[in-house]
Amino acid sequence: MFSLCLVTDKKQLRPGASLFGVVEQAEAGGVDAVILREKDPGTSAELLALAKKIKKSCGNAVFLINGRCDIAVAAGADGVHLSENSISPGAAKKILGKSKLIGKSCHSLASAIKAYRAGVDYIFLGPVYFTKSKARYGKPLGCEIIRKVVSRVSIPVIAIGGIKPANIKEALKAGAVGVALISGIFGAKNPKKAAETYLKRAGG
Ligand code: TZP
Repeated sequence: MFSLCLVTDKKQLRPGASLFGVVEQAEAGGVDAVILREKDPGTSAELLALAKKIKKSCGNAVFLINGRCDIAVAAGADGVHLSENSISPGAAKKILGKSKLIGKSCHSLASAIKAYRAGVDYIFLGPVYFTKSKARYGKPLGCEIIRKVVSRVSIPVIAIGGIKPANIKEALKAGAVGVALISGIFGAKNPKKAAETYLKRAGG
């Protein structure tokens, strides 16, 4: 699986920064998974071209595509990350094959259990903390939800939403095997250093 996942959002790029540069630097700093998740990805052809380029920037990190099984297959990604409105995990497995990863974003205990029973390989759970990146999901769920979900499923749970170096340890202690983040790395002047800091705080 993976422990430090970068979710892309080019709208959060700092002035002068590039998506490819941030992904490359983050991977150099220890990010071990990247999810291509862009709200305005352009045409399918443009998204595929972007996915192929990001795959190169990813180095050894696991590379996943948000929502689009067709793009994941065509780009040679390692899997697909599904949201609440995506096709079912079973349908995604049919398209991608058994060897590929299927993950899902869940925002409650009930949806996490449902995703687990539907056969996903991992769950993103959040927002755990307050995040400007996804205010539409309402109040932060807090770490208690991680404990609850972990006690009910036997697949990796990744904490997401407002994960900062100061709270990563707490999320992991609650039972998450890893964390996923956007602003903690996209908002950093030095994405490589930011990734290193997260890993240091996770272990320390
Ligand atoms: N899903 C739940 S919260 C979130 C997603 C994609 C956004 C996380 O962004 P940040 O900036 O790391 O809080």
